Amino acid sequence: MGGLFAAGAIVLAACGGGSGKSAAANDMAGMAMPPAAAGDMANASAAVATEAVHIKNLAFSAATITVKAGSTVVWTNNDAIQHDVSFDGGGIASSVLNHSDTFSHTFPTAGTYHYICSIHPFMHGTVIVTA
Ligand SMILES: [Cu+2]
Repeated sequence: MGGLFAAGAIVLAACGGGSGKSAAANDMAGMAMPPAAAGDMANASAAVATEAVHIKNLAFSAATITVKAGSTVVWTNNDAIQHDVSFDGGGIASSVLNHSDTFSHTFPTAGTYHYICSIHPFMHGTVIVTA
């Protein structure tokens, strides 16, 4: 009788081991969360890479863009005539851009930034930087 009891105990122990395994699997599922979050962060940093604005037909296109803080905006002059990019306050300004020239600026701080072409002051643009 003692032997049978011992065998039963082993079976119970094996069952216990089985449920222990499933608990371990749950733990591993929980551990999968941090890598997923890291992936989201990688996606976020990829999203703040670069935004393009074209200068064409005496206008900025798109005239208003919204980017995440840390993004770099690149203006390209697609016109045959010269333009520039001059932000209000004078803190940010390109040199004169000839055809195909580019100007880039990185916006680390959230805010709304208005700019014009100082050669053609009727050309307006806005960069909205979100946190
Ligand atoms: Cu211009």
